[in-house]
Amino acid sequence: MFEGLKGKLAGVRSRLGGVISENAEETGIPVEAAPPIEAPLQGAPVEPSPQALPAEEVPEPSSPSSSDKTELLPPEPAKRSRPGIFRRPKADERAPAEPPTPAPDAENATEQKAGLLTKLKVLVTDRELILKEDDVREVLDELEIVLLESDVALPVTEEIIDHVRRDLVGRHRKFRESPDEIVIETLRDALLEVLGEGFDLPGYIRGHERPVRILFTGVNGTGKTTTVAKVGAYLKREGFSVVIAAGDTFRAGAIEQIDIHAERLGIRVIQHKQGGDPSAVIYDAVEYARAHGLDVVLADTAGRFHNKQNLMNQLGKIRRVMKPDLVFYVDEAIAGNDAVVRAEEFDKTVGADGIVLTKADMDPKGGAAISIAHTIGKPLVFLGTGQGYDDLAPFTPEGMVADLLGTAEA
Ligand SMILES: Nc1nc2c(ncn2[C@@H]2O[C@H](COP(=O)(O)OP(=O)(O)O)[C@@H](O)[C@H]2O)c(=O)[nH]1
Ligand SMILES: [Mg+2]
Repeated sequence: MFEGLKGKLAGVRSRLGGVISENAEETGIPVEAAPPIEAPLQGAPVEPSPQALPAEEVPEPSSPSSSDKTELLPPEPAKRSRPGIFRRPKADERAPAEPPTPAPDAENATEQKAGLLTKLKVLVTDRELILKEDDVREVLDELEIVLLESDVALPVTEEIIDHVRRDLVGRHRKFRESPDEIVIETLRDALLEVLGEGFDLPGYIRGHERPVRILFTGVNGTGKTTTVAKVGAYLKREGFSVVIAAGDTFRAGAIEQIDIHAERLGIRVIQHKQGGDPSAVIYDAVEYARAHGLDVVLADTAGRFHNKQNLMNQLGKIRRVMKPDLVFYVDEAIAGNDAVVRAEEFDKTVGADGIVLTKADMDPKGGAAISIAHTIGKPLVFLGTGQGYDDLAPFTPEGMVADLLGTAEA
């Protein structure tokens, strides 16, 4: 899922990490020379660095070698231009500054290695960072293009960029983690801000009077009927009893299609003849569920009906007769921003309580999944992830972010 976006985000991530490395100043003291410093818990106040303390409180290194001493000096502003080991030289200081170094002899190599180790220890101790707007402009422009290319809606893209900028620019921060960890944290927060809360359907059903009535609507061919079957299978696995209403009485073969799915899944289907009134079938299914003490009614519907007005009238009637507890708008992730626009229009005219995006398995971009909840203000409930009955993933913002940033546990 979302492979294209994941790859592009990985690129942005490493460049943003590079910007942080370039601008970070070493402020720590070598671990061996320092009094033991406990790594602070996340969010805990950071140990003050030597130069933050009054002179007499600066911890004395126990036995610094002369080369260590150089490392211990607090960085002066001029040092910023000294190419450090982890600080990539800025474009104007590359190449010419460094005369070609002769091949080191073995002794030299050992010394260099020791020096590198010392510096490594310095780097894990403390670093300071203040990023300016200019430092991040290029990489944020790149992130913006990546998101827009991935079909993330413009206002949502802007929010993500603003969040990252707010998080990184102009704030003086001390850190001990790696630049990549800072980048991941920032991107994670920015994405979580727009992804909404998700929706715990089993929890909703448990807390609700039965039968819970769920209506599935949306454009033809996006996967409504398949989704009704998958959700039925999922809820059965969660321990609920389910009945399906074959509410697409418009399309030839629709009743047979849901019937086949339901039979395979061992779920009862209430059906009328093709061409019948969908409200009547759905009403019967609700009555059936009441009479048999079932937990959930899942109503399939047609995505098309002679014309749009007619479809709206039908949906209006179904709403009045069925009194759904939840209306789920189904669309396909691969439609990208079109799916977001359609869902928004549907929500305004008919009203939706949640969104299902199908065919996420075929969507390299992920833009619809990222934008839809924030744009409409309704939760993304499920992602369809394939053609099998188990290919349905309850949407969780944390899961999506972990997937996008490659931080999900294997
Ligand atoms: N790859 C993939 N195909 C899906 C998914 N959901 C539905 N489909 C396919 O999309 C096509 C249309 O599905 P259908 O349920 O008939 O759509 P409806 O017209 O909205 O009821 C079928 O071939 C389904 O197998 C999904 O999550 N992933
Ligand atoms: Mg259908």
